[in-house]
Amino acid sequence: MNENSQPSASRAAVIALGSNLGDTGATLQAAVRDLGATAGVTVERMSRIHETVAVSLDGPDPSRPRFANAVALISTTLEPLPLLHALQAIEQRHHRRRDVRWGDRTLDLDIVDIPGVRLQTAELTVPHVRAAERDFVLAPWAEIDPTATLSGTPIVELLARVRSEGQES
Ligand code: A4P
Ligand code: MG
Repeated sequence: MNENSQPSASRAAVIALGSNLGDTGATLQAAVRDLGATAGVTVERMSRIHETVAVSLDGPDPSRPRFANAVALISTTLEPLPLLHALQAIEQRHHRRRDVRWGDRTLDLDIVDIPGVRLQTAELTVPHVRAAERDFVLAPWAEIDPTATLSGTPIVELLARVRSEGQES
């Protein structure tokens, strides 16, 4: 309930899941269950799990453990920052450590997009700054929502662009 005692409006959000340490597939399945069990969050759709080459700061790196990536579409009554904090609590539950930027991790949960919301703060940027360049986000997202757009551009177009540039697998 908000201050007017009205139920808070629910809005859609796109969440990316990634893991390249431990039992990656099981971790993503557990994370999506945790997401669905979060107060104010309903999981509407979950993509298949995609196995992808790790992308490091200087490009794809086949010597690193491969990632399991997926995308979930949720509806939520949480505001963007409390949603980020809920995702971080789930990461912690799955033993996420933050040592190296873009490093190997048991679980990474990112807010890819919240349609209709643009945010740029120290803690949270929406849409996610790199989502439009990432095959490992766009492919699972397009699988469950092929008509979605990101900042006005169809995600299938973004995916085709990324693939034609051949930067990421
Ligand atoms: N933050 C700001 N905006 C957001 C947002 N929209 N969603 C802040 C989530 N977090 C957001 O994130 C660093 C900080 O970003 C957070 O404290 C939060 O306040 P992090 O999860 O601690 O660190 P990170 O994930 O290493 O950094 P970053 O910059 O989010 O990395 P990316 O872009 O998520 O890339 N290769 C494959 N194949 N698959 C992957 O999933 N992931 C990464 C991480 C690199 N290579 C990959 C994959
Ligand atoms: Mg992250």
